[in-house]
Amino acid sequence: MRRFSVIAIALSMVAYSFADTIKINTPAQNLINRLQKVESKGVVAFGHHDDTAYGHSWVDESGRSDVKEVCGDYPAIMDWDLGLIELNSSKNLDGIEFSKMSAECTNHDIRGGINSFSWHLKNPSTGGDSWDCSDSLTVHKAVTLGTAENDTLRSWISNVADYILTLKDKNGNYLPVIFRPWHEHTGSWFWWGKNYASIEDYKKLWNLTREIFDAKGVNNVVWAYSPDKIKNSEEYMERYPGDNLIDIMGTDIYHFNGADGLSDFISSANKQLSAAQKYAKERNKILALTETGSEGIPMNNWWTEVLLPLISKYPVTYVVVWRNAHDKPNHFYAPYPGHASVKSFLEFYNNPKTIFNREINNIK
Ligand code: BMA
Repeated sequence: MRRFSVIAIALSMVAYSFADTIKINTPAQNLINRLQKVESKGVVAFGHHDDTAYGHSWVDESGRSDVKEVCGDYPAIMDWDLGLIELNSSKNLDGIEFSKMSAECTNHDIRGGINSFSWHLKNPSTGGDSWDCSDSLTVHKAVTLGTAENDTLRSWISNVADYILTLKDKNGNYLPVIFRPWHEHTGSWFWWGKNYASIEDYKKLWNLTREIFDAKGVNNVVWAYSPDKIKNSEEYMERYPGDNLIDIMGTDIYHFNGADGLSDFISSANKQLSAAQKYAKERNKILALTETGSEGIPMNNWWTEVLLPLISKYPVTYVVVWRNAHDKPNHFYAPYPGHASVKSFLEFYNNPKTIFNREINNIK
């Protein structure tokens, strides 16, 4: 009896350390460790959506980047969107070939950068886009077993997991990525927004996503949560799906109306970032400004006078600005050569607080 329990204890210790080893060695855990190193250095990694896919006046030119043309370095974080992968489309909702996106992710990994994904998926009830909120029961149906919408959503989530499993580093190993689904849910512009989902149903979206990823053995995803505007800090957590499902506590907030909208932006951003910081700290999670920007960058000094002071107040690990569309002249969030905010961006780039590709490559 005694010998048996000694053996049992020894075996369970082996099993425990084996499980621990597996956890520590996943690509996801390695990326979490890396982001924590960025945090411990007190720097903020700069990210840009669709950076090398297209820019303000060009599309699909290998290696080209508006950010690089301005400051000589790629962003540290490349952000991408998986919208339309659910329909097995060859291109995403903004016209990027998924095969090209995969190649760009591998290229960015080789140069030492980090890749992140959002997902502006279709509405599984109406067939409309993410912004189609015409059926307020979409979420409820999509998370309820036995409905056609649930079958649809399951197959769509499976497509995302399958795509993420195709992403490989240069040695053919799984590429660690950040995935940030069901974002900006404190607003009501997406069908999963707060006016269209009970708290419980919203959380079920996350549980369903994770269940499908786990069943496929996906181990290269770092999960990010990103509410938009909130009334108070409690609202940040109201729909939080749980510590076991989230690694990064982020927030999305845009600066509208240039100088006139500055105080609104700063007050919302402070409210959101201080809530995210508080909960991230309590839970030992990573803090990030997962989406921001000022469309068309109407304030020439935006980088140094608005964004830099904001991100310097909080231990944010990274900040992502949205895309530079090639087909909508004023829809850009990073500068391109000749833009009036270039001087400010170069100061932002040179400030010790910010890191871009070359510097994040040294944090492994
Ligand atoms: C929005 C805009 C759209 C785009 C969408 C998804 O904010 O940039 O033009 O299609 O994001 O990327």
